[in-house]
Amino acid sequence: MTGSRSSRPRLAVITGASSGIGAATATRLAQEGFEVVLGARRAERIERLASRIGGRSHPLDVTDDASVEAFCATLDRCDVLVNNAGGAIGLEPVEEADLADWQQMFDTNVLGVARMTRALLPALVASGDGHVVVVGSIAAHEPYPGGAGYNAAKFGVRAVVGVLRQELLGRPVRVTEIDPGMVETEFSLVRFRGDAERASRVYEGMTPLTPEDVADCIAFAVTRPSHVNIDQMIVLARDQAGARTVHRRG
Ligand code: 8X3
Repeated sequence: MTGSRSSRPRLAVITGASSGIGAATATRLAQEGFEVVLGARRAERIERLASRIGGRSHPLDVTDDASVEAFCATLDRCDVLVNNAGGAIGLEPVEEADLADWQQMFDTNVLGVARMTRALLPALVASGDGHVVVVGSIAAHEPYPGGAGYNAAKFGVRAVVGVLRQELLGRPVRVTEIDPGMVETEFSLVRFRGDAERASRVYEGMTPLTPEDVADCIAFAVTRPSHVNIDQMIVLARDQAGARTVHRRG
């Protein structure tokens, strides 16, 4: 039970916990002995998952100040914050970009991280051994055609993480960025606005990561001894050697 270092288990908040990497991370951290609190907009889903894994849940929209405030008001402490909520919308070139999509991507990916981290930092510092984890992306390292809005958001997230790491130096809070490549989740379904066939083609002929693979990396980072900070981890499928360098069979 690595989540438990003193008498009570360490408390981990996971955003975007209704599916994919967030759900897998909540499940894994509960197995590791953390007390988990799940946040997401889809209240029923997180309620069901929380009761299955022995955690609790509260509706959370990271783009909404009042929602973040209400979510955080349910916590009397916090040791680990996993900023997972985010995602991409669209794959259009810049010349056809819908800036409303860009605005939404910035609001969830960048401002969502800022809202949650700002709200929970006092509790993370007070815990004496806090940890902020941010789920970024290979898109934070490599721009690709059609990715500009998402690339810009994830590059932005990476900048925020780098700043946080320096600002928190000397205080008992670790900062980790986990940057996955292709993971089979609802990511592509959301990116392609519900077009399931187009979404499934993204992973055709290759073996993507699973949400559990990424949860494994997050679990590794948050279960190191307190003096060890995993700054950044890029994790790709064996079939992927870069944002758009993918080996496909057949
Ligand atoms: C990972 C997905 O393909 O946009 O976030 O880099 S991708």
